[in-house]
Amino acid sequence: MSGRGAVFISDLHLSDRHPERSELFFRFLEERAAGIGTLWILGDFFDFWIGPAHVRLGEHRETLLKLRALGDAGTEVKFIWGNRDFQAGEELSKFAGVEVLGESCERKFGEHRTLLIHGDSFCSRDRGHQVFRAVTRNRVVKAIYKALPSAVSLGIAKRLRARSEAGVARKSARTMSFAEEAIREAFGRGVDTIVCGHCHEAREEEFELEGRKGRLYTLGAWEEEARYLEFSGGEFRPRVFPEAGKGA
Ligand SMILES: [Mn+2]
Repeated sequence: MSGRGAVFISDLHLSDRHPERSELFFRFLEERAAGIGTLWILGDFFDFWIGPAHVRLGEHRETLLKLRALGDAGTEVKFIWGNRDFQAGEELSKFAGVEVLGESCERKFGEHRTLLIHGDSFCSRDRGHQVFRAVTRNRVVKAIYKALPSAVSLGIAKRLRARSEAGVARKSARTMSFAEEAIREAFGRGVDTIVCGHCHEAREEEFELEGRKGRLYTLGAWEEEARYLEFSGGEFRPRVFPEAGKGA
């Protein structure tokens, strides 16, 4: 990996409904991400992404161009699927120079063997969401969905989003939270660090594993400010953008 450090973000939920969030992200790219070795996007970057046709809709054109410019300037951009944008694929590499890595990946950051994942799969108590995940990520369903005209798939995506938002409002804090056994199982893959999003809350938690320790970093959602994670000088550090005292 690059010696110039890495930055991890997730859950921006960019859409034309929230132009101020896109503006915050563009400012972040200029002031914070430029010069970084790798920008890691850990899912739900887009409020929803319908597949290759979304490039033609223009909704995220400026975002894609800015990501491409970041890549051209020497920062690698890597993308892990969230539960809102798991239809992202080759088109992101083609139009924005972004490498899409799918569900999760493992990388070494300094001494730390690290799992990078969106995190919705940790909500294993949430049966409804797990069934939804299994169905929508089925390859046959994905192929049919991609073949639909973009107006139809956009309509389906908006309905799914409305359903998901209604569902989140109904669900108790307990079902929305991660299941400890699912996180321990992930540490069982041999990693000592997990970085994920989905819960919309920036936290740092230590786990006692058999004879070793594991550390979980969760990323915040982007609202008035961004809570993200940085890796530099051998350490992970939670950060806020804009920094206190350097506000709007
Ligand atoms: Mn999510």
